[in-house]
Amino acid sequence: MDNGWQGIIEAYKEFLPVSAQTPIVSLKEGNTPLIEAKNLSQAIGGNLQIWLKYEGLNPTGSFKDRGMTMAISKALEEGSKAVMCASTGNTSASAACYAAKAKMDCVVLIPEGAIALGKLAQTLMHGAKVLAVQGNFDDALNLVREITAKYPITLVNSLNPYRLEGQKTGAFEICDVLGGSPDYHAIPVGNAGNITAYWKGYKEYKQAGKINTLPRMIGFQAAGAAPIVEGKIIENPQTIATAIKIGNPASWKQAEAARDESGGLIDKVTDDEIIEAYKMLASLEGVFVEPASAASVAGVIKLNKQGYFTRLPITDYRLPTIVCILTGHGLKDPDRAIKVATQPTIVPAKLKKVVAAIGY
Ligand code: AN7
Repeated sequence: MDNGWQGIIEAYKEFLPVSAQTPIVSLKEGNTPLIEAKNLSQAIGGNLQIWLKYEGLNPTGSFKDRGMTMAISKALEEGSKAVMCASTGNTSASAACYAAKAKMDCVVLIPEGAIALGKLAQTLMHGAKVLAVQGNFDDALNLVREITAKYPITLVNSLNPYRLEGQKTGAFEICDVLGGSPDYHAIPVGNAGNITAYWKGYKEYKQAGKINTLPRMIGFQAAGAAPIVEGKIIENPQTIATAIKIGNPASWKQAEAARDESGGLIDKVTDDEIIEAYKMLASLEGVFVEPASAASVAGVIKLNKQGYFTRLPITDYRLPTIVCILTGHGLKDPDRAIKVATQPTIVPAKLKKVVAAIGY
């Protein structure tokens, strides 16, 4: 049955640079669930109302599809035959998917050996030409910038402004569901496109009179890959959250602007804090995300321990609302899940043994 949802371009075209002539390439992305996390809120003190925006339920399992439906539709409209990106995995999966749908060629540069298995599988299956660069993501992005400047290939990293236009629709959906803006918007920061896009979305919704207030933007980098927090390029970023293993974010300045204009902050969380939040989301809320996505929740837990959320005046009798963006699905990185979870107990195929193993 068709529930009527036709994807983010159709839903929000009045806010997007599209016309009746734009050939829309869509897999009905967006309209992802906003889930109230009562168990998690309770577990960390009960002083917050936490909502989870489960972007892992987009067609390729990450938020990148919001931007890619726009980038690929516009590339097609402009007559482009090929697209290219550098990626820590999710952008490549999404680009390969939407390029396939649009019958365009797709070239992807990934850091060799550094992207999660599910993302590699997707990118290969959708038929992209995949080049594993002997370097990190930042090296790969530099190469893509040079090549797309010289050859007739459209860049579909978030430097492509249509990507951010598409991604800002996440903010619209949140406000539509909550009936206004949340007090805080928590989000992982890698190349810093998404925090930039969400802030743009909130501001445009306020401008249009759809909401009255704006959230404080609170972004989180992995401690070993925290250039914005440290105030310097990280030459050799390190973190188990491979999606955000980025040392020189393309939208660095815009992320700082989102932080400063909103009165928010950009902080870092350790891999241990990320893993802790990753497990809590799965076991307390039934929401399986990839490690990078858990950085938003890890950050909220860290700040709450420091009393951050009580420092700000709350004008009415309600708990502060926080939306955490859960950017990618847990199945993207099965290796990490297997590494951190309790392993199965091996039992003989005998009733007594199985019952004993259950604990009866
Ligand atoms: C799950 O795919 O950069 O700060 O090349 O996959 O907008 O970069 C992925 C980034 C957060 C960070 N969570 O978002 C890529 C890539 C997940 C991600 C981020 C990414 P940005």
